[in-house]
Amino acid sequence: MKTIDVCLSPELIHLYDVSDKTVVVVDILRATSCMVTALAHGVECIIPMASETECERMKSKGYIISGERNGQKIQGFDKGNSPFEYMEEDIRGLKIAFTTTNGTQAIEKSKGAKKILIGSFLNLSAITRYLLMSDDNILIVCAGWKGKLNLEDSLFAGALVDNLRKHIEPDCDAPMIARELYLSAKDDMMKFLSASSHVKRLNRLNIHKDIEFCLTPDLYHVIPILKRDRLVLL
Ligand code: 3SL
Repeated sequence: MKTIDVCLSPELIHLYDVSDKTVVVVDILRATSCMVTALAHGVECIIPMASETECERMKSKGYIISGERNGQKIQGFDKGNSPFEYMEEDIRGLKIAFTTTNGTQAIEKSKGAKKILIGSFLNLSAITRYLLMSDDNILIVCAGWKGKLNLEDSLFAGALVDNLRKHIEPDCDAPMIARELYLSAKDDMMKFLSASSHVKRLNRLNIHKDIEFCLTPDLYHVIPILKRDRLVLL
């Protein structure tokens, strides 16, 4: 039986051998939810970048430059990190270079994996179906916040473990912890997350509607995959 494990923070990724695994990177609020939304709405590709400066340089190569630091759009960039910025017709066919505080850092740290997929509640069932068909062992990498764990990414990990539970074996205890968390939160995730650090941070920035949107299950049936250095639809 294939195995599943959950890396609760990118700072722990050195503990895992990713070379034979399909890695699902998740940053529910809001980077991976944004990436799923953008690709579902027709963006051609997204280059996830760890460095703000390198991302800025992509402007001269014809890319839209997008991203945030500490939740706020980077000054001089074209777009920020709200999924609502990636739904209009005019984003179709765009190539985007994207940098965020945690999400794109987690993708960078996952490089070396056999495959890297982008997960969110928005495409939870699509990711589940793909993983059920695949023979690879699975690692869910939670982006967290600046090296610390967070509730929302752990919840997603638990939801995915729960969906796959009859077909996979936990490699260690983190999948069981995440699943228990998800089971106690699933009936009202908004309420469960209301006291979480990032929800409070986003609320302080007057970012409210993104939170509910990012917790919507299965709005999109797409799977972003990293091919070379860019995210495209599978
Ligand atoms: O850290 C990240 O990658 C972002 O998703 C954080 S924020 O929601 O834009 O603040």
